[in-house]
Amino acid sequence: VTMAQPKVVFVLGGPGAGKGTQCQRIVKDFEFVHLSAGDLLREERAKPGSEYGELIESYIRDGKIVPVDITCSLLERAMQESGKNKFLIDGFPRNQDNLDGWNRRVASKVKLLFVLYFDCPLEVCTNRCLSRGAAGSGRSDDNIESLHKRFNTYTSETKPIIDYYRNLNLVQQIDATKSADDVYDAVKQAFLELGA
Ligand code: UP5
Ligand code: MG
Repeated sequence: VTMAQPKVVFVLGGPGAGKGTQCQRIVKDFEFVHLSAGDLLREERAKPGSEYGELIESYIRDGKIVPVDITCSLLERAMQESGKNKFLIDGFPRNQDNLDGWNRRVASKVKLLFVLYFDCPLEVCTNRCLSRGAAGSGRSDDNIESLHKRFNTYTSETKPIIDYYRNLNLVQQIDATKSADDVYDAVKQAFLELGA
């Protein structure tokens, strides 16, 4: 007996585009497990005695992408431990190193359904992250210095990954500037149409 091949949707978009917000809604209507790479890294960082805690913190504050073996191990472990087989992988893969590591370690074992891409201009994203920081998010990267760095990384390293998947015809682009409810209407429609 072979287990059904796990299904994956990657969720990408700029810092504060609304990836986490929309994933929380998707899991209420569809059978997916939400795995945020950033949340997994923050959890790992918070573990007492974590081998990678300091490295993760410095990468996150500088808006740099953590080496893929760390992130991929966390994702693979979370997928296994969930016991489920449909995953929203939020905020990954963000650069060529991430893509190469995923392709080397995981890609052949799962089916990538599509890439959900939240299109959101820099000003909107920045305002959302700054408001979240002002409201007490506790995130060490919700400040203007880190946001500049997160954006530079997003533009130079993550956009090319989105383009790579666009060329494979795998990108579902959503206008993420509207209200969370309106954005979710478009997301839900895409999931229903794609039979995800
Ligand atoms: N909000 C959401 N939707 C809204 C809407 N439609 N209208 C108005 N407000 C809206 O939303 C952000 C804020 O905006 C919230 O306050 C929300 O209420 C509001 P959220 O849903 O959290 O957006 P999201 O896109 O998830 O923003 P996030 O800050 O999580 O994005 P990042 O991609 O920057 O953060 P992530 O946690 O993925 O990564 C953080 C860092 O971890 C990276 O910079 C990197 O250093 C590291 N990392 C890696 O190294 N490797 C990885 O694979 C992943 C992360
Ligand atoms: Mg998030």
